[in-house]
Amino acid sequence: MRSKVVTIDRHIIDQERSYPDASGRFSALLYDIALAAKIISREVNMAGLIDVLGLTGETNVQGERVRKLDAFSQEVMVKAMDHAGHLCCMVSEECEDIIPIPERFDIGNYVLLFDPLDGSSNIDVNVSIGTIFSIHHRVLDGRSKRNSPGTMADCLQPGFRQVAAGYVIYGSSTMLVYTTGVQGGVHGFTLDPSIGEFLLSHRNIRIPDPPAKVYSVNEAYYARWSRQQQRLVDHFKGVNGERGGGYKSRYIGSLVSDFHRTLLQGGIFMYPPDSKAPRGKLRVLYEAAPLALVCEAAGGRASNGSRDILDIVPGGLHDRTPLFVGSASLVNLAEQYLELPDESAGQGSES
Ligand code: AHM
Ligand code: MG
Repeated sequence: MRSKVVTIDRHIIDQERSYPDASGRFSALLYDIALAAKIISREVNMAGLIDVLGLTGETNVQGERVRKLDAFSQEVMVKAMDHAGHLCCMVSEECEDIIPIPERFDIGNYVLLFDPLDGSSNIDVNVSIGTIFSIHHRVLDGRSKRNSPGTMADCLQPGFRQVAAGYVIYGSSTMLVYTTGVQGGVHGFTLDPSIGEFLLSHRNIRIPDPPAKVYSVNEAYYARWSRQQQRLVDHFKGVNGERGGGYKSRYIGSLVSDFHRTLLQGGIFMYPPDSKAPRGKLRVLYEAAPLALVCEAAGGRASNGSRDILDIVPGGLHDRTPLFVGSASLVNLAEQYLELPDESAGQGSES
């Protein structure tokens, strides 16, 4: 038996002690996210038991059908986060515009960006899904003043400016994984439903490298990929004249689940551009950037194929980006293939 049980609250307080000027606001913000995660987790686990499955009949900003659990999770996140005075605004996959803080509540200095329930097409079939979150300080320049509502400039910041990021996976157990960046490391907490607490179960996660030989991509889109992308996957498989091979393929189709496996076991997850989706599918602000920060803080890498995800300055709240994330050596390999000139991409490789 372990000598010390560490709750997420205690862990956050311990971490905050290393910052003497910390106001406690940031810790309180993380508690509120953990509370929202518990409520969403409870509902996800009840999904087969109560009438929460099926469609609301509405369409969200991405033009996708909204499921009831998406709507529920969106409401839980907003209601858990809007009143405590930590935030100046929020951004969600489910809302086209910035979510303002209601006038009756105090305005804070953080921005929260989130995907309340990613992978929702998997809900009905009991596949693990997740919540992804990203936290920025607001931009305190001439345009944004303390106590004034959050602006686009506060939201459209590059990922390297995140002060924290993480995700919750609702799987065989519910886990919350978060980081405050490379210095703080990446820590995972498993929800003990009997006491309603997230307990530290994975301290200082490091992504394996040399990695597990695992690649994760929706290979059904092979015919729509660039020749470079096709050759990269041919390399993993050791076919069509590419050296390499010996890799396993794992693709759940639920980003948090595919990422969580990649983080713990190593490998590479890819959502590349294709002829139908030239900028990929995943969103910069609340999908790619937070997972990139987690991965980099765990010793991995995240790229859009040619540059670090964390360097991307989004032009809009719902901008999309290709994503290559996982063990650094495999993301480097992916970039090498993707940077091949078109003419050589058509020929056999000696890579
Ligand atoms: P969502 O945000 O609408 O739930 O979609 C994102 C999901 C990710 O969880 C997953 O990685 C991806 O879509 C799967 O897409 P595809 O079905 O094209 O492979
Ligand atoms: Mg999503």
